[in-house]
Amino acid sequence: MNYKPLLTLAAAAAALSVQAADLRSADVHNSDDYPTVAAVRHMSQLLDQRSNGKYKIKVFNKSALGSEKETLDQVKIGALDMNRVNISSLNAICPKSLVPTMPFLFRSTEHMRAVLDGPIGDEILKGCEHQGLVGLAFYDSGSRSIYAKKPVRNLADVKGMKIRVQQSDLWVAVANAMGANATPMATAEVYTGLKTGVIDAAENNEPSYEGFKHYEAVKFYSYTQHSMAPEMLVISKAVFDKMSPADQALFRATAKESVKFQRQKWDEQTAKAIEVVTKAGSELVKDVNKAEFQAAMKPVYDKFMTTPDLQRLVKSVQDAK
Ligand code: GTR
Repeated sequence: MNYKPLLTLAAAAAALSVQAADLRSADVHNSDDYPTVAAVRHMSQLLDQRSNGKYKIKVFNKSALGSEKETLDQVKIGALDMNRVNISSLNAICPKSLVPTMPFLFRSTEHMRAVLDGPIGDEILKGCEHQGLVGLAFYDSGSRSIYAKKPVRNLADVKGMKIRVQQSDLWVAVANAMGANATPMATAEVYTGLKTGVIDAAENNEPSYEGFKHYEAVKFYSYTQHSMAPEMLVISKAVFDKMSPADQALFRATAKESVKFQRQKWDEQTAKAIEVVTKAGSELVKDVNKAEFQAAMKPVYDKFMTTPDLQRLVKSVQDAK
């Protein structure tokens, strides 16, 4: 007769443990303090507080769970809950993700932020659901520039250069349209690729050039600023669909709130990265003939922005203030 309350307690504890969930989220960045890594942890704190401990997110960074391509495959089937990736990693599976990746599309940080915060951004976030990926938020990724053993000022300087690009056909086309030799490769392989000379160059924002220690291998960071492809945070549709509408709304809201935090960190991290690489002897090349690079991208638009839907999206981005 006395065991009944005990059983009830045990049942309550079991029910609680079924409901409380630690979600796992992947990221490729090495530093625990990298803006995207810190932003997802920030989202976790907000979730934890507002759900009274029901939800937390544990971030597995340093490519610990695999490359972006590999982790996305896991998220699609619900084997992994969440993923913070560069939008380029989605290019092959969701056409709308091509749009913000396009070279020289955004005119400025303000333009990029305004577009991604508005209805165009929301449309692109939704554009991966048929692939089992629910887009929750965009994070800043600055702008991407080429770094190599020599300065890049004109198109002629990249001719024949073996440039590592992200694993996306669009990126292969961008580098080839510059006259380079595109070499697609997972993030974690780039450092060794640069060190051993398998590749001559890579392209990324300043915090990645610093954070992945690529500046130890190549010293000239040239401001081609050819793309502002943002970061995207996705959650598995298989996981999301099991949540109540209130919990789904909580995930959407806390993800969006973490964007403000990420952007502030992003600006700080960019300044810090510039300081670190300059102190270590890198040269930042500013006098780049960007107009020449931009003009060379016309065939890339012709090849990839082929459907009326994509053309409409590009135009609405260009028309946005
Ligand atoms: C970084 C981005 C990563 C990854 C990396 C790369 O800017 O944050 O998600 O895409 O670039 O080029 O592999």
